[in-house]
Amino acid sequence: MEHFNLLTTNVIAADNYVAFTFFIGTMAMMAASVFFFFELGNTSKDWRTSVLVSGIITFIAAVHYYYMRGYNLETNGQSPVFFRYVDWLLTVPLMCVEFYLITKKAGAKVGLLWKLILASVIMLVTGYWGEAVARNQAAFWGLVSGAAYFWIVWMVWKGEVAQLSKASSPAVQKAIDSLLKFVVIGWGIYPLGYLVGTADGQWYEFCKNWNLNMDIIYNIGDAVNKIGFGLVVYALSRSED
Ligand SMILES: *C/C=C(C)/C=C/C=C(C)/C=C/C1=C(C)CCCC1(C)C
Repeated sequence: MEHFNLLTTNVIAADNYVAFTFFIGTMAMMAASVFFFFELGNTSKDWRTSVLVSGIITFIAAVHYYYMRGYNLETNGQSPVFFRYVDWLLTVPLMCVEFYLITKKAGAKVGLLWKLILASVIMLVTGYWGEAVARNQAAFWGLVSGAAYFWIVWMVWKGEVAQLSKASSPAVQKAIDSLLKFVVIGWGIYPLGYLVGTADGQWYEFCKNWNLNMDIIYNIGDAVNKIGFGLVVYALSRSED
């Protein structure tokens, strides 16, 4: 055993929960992609693009998780911040496409898609800035990012999406309702990760004592939103036929 140092190998120690969630995340994203792609043929035409986009999202995430898992292990537990945000910058606009495809059934125009994408890109770029570039101003950039996030929540809760929902069929209303839940609860997981990851002072001590870890929170968020939302879309696609 003396030739063998766990810290400098690619072995995931049994108590390394961060690396473990990257590992599980990789496998889950791969499995979800296979599922969504293979189910495409059994999906009604109205929902096929939505299920396809779900598969593309989990596939992009699988590739990033594979990379992030290795990065985290080989750097003895560093956060793969840059590729985390590369992944989000690709997958979050695709989630906006999913939201748009659902609201399109209620009559939405493509302008709505661009507004959602713009807000989500502002949310992510400012979040990255606070996390990786101007770390001493993390609170400020977190607030800017949070404002863009709340704008998206507002759009679905009270704004354009909500208005369209009111005038649509019960099935579409149900779909928009679950969309709202994912934007509020599912996306709401990420600011918590940011609060933990950018903690300082007493709050930092608190996070350390309670073993709160940014990457675990982000990994849970990704599983809920990428796989969970994909499965909800899948279920909706079945409930209509
Ligand atoms: C698949 C990945 C998804 C759905 C990622 C979503 C990310 C967010 C909703 C991030 C939001 C953030 C804030 C609202 C404030 C702090 C900075 C962020 C970027 C973590």
